[in-house]
Amino acid sequence: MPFFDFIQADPQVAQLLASELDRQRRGVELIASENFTSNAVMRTMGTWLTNKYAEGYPGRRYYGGCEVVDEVEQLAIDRLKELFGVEYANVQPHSGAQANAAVFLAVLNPGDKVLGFDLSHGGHLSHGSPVNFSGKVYRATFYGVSRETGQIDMDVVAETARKERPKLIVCGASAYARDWDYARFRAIADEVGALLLADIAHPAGLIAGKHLADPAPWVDIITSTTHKTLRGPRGGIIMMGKDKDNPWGRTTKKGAPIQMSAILNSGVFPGMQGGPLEHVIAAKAVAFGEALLPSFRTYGAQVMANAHTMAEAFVNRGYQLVSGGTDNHLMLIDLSNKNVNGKIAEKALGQADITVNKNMVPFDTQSPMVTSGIRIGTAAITTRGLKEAQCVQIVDWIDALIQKPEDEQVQASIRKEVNGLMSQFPLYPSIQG
Ligand code: DSN
Repeated sequence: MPFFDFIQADPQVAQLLASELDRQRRGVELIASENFTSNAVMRTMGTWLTNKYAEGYPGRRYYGGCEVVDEVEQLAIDRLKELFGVEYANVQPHSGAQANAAVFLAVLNPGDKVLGFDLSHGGHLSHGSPVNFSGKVYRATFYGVSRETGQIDMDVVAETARKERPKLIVCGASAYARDWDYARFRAIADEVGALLLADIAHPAGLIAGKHLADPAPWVDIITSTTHKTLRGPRGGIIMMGKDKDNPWGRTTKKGAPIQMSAILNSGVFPGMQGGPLEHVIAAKAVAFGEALLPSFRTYGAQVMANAHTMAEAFVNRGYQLVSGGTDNHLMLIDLSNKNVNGKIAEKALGQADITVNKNMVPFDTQSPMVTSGIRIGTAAITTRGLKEAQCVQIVDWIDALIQKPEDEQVQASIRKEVNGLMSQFPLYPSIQG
């Protein structure tokens, strides 16, 4: 079963790689935070750049021999700046959570107050959850969605900000199907004197493709992952629409104001990380290059069309979508009217090679390991080439599985159909596994 000749040195790992490739090929991948990189992005990650230590930044490293990786990292920075039309970019964060940690470290003091989107309403661990550094080191307060609309009520955000007076407000989510009112967040942050951070990990590719609102003119800092809708390698980034003097009056020894870019850079290194992963940064450069092509915009439009089609098909079949629909690539389905919880639904769908994740819904009465919902996203299936007709078919399969979650015959027969469909949309055909 040779596919990477060099991995034959370790047949055990080779076997596992082959099994995972087979799993990815045969299944319908609906985890909203996943995607399939191009061959070019994937192969760039597996290169000799992994051998290089390059602590520091291009032109200012703590190691010799960095001439080439300096060019690699600068190329990634320049392409990212062009992609989002921003003045500042840092491509070193190893992940989205690391990017957020670096920003918090750079702009807050331990014990400072942060206002973020509640994890149990769709927010992210690294925005102040008590089990995460962000909730342990800083004092976290939260806004959520309204029980009636399932959407964020900006008047409530404003009231909470006035009451809590946070130093930093975070907008962004892991499971929120609606776009963000960055202008209103800006007004609220200005009113209470807070910095404003947008974590665009999920919609980054759709923002780059100009399908969703652009936070850059409104927020102070942007963080993101690179591997979700942006379709790059697993990693994180930090950006600012405009660089500026820091708001705390910090100066250099010579009395010059320190720019926010310098403060954020030092938050990443040496604050949070050591040597950057230059092989991943090279793959980020490849992915940003791909995202600058017109075809990426077409891809984003299809991601959204597929999501809208699925959302409508679910609603037509009696499913409750949190917020009633979607503006982006994902939907959060509340299964509480379907006599099945998120854990059972995830397992039943998995038996048919349809991969989703169970997910808390706002005001959930179930635990995070059980949940009342599932989250579904279309970034990965769209990369495989699926369009609206196949999306409706997938909703029919999911509906049949959820109606009979214990029925192994239904699971086996749908699995066969799923595998048949996906064989028509080859994944990495040049790799023999
Ligand atoms: N795991 C990511 C997601 O699924 O949204 C967030 O960290």
